[in-house]
Amino acid sequence: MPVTRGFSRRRAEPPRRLPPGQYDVGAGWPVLTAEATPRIARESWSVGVDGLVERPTTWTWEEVQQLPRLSYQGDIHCVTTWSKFDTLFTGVSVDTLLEAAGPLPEAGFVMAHSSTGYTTNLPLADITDGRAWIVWEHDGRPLTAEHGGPVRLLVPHLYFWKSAKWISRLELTAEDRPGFWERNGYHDRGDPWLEQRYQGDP
Ligand SMILES: Nc1nc2c(c(=O)[nH]1)N[C@H]1C(S)=C(S)[C@@H](COP(=O)(O)O)O[C@H]1N2
Ligand SMILES: [Mo]
Repeated sequence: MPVTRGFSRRRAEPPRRLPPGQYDVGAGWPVLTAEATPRIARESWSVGVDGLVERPTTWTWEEVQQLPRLSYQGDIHCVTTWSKFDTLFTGVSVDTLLEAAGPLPEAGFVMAHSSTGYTTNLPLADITDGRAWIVWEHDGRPLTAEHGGPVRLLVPHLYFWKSAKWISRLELTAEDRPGFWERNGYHDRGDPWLEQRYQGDP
């Protein structure tokens, strides 16, 4: 049987690992913080899910420890152009929190609040289906205060400014309101593969 020459040998393109305009930062992990680093004891930390939900719910540190634990292993991408490969974070899926709170049908967006007042907005669809976590461990060790400990948001498929450190609240809203960096010119969604860095980018 004749074989179309070349067809079977064609190689798939190697998967691209670095989004456009990014570089591999290597073993380091830069700290990027707009505000003073708060020192929050695990015992005094809590996270709430409220806004357009059926059951506004708050979890203390002890209570999130009782939830099913999950890890994320993979890459993170900062809009300042560094990417870090193969990070390992452990916490709970945002899906678990949303299931308990019950998003109302009108809820289309979320404002993530840090206890410091930092905010960042996300489409609800970007923090569901196993793509967002609240995390308290990095590489098996407690997340340090500089990196958002005791607990931060992790949304690794979007630029890292969406991953609010010192997470305190997920507020579900009907409309997309800009958060801290978004009011200062950064993109409302921030997909690194689409290079959505600034307002006006695709
Ligand atoms: N509360 C808070 N969260 C934040 C920030 C911040 O300044 N404050 N910076 C964001 C930005 S721009 C990035 S790149 C990452 C940096 O996280 P890291 O310092 O752990 O690398 O956190 C994001 N979350
Ligand atoms: Mo960033």
